[in-house]
Amino acid sequence: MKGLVIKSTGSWYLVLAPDGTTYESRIQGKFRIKGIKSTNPIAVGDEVELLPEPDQSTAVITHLYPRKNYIVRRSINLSKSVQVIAANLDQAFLVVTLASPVTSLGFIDRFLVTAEAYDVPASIIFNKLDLFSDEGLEVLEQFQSIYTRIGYPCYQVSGLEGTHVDILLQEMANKKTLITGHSGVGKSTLINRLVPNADLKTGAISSFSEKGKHTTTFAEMIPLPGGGFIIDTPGIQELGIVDIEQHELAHFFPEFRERLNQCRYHNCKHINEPGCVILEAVEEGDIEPSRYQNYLSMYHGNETRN
Ligand SMILES: Nc1nc2c(ncn2[C@@H]2O[C@H](COP(=O)(O)OP(=O)(O)OP(=O)(O)O)[C@@H](O)[C@H]2O)c(=O)[nH]1
Ligand SMILES: [Mg+2]
Ligand SMILES: [Zn+2]
Repeated sequence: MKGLVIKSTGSWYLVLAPDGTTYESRIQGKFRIKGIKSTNPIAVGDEVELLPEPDQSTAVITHLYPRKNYIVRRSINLSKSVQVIAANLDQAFLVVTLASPVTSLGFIDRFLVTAEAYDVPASIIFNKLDLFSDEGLEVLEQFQSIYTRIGYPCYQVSGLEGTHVDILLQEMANKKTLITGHSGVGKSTLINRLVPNADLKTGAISSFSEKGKHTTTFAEMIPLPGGGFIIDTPGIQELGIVDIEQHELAHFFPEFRERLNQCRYHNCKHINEPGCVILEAVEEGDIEPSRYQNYLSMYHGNETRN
């Protein structure tokens, strides 16, 4: 029978069967997915063929069905391998905090590029609204306007206090939504608020480093009462941009993409070419300087392949 992987610890998987039963499952045989070198063969969100064992509480996974999409991060040690964070997503929500811990615009932009490349619609959740001073709120508005003007839905919430979280529930209804972001931004706290019986572990951030302590260690899918799933994930430090060729990068910036065919040269790199409409738009304030700077750093960085 077909099952949905709702939790993965790396050595075993919790798989949800169509009748609502969950099975602790192991993989039988070798799973190699063509095209990617991943450290984990199966991820949360995967659809698998499942064979219950005689005791009926455990099962073996015998087949992995093709993925609609997936999000990866680069493994820390093996730079060429990636870890599949989750598969078959309808959307991804990036939880961002401007302090405790700090989320940089570079991190947000790399996440958005990854989501574009893997065809996952992305939204940004600015969290810990309760911590903002009036000045802080102004900065928050500026940050948010960078992303709303290029079409990414943005929300300002406090997961701790429950401010403005109802709209998130509406947006997540009947969808599979990945929640990601740095450790300590409040992903698990927010999900506990949205799904009262989720009962996810949360952890204080370090007062010394202002960073989270990686409280969540495995990705997990939590069913929404009205249908759909939220996927809680361990905090990520950096997203590796994988499998993006340098010349494709501009296509994953929506505000670049809509202008690309107007550059004088069809192979324009948007760096210093005459007649480049991207450079013009940056100069005229139609493209945000931070977005362009992050394009350049991704273009030149070792995050893209030639
Ligand atoms: N003030 C305030 N604190 C929050 C809010 N949301 C979460 N926190 C606090 O931030 C800390 C980290 O919260 P978690 O929910 O564990 O963060 P996480 O993103 O799941 O972290 P990892 O599992 O390590 O990736 C906890 O001390 C929470 O109480 C919020 O909206 N406002
Ligand atoms: Mg967590
Ligand atoms: Zn150009």
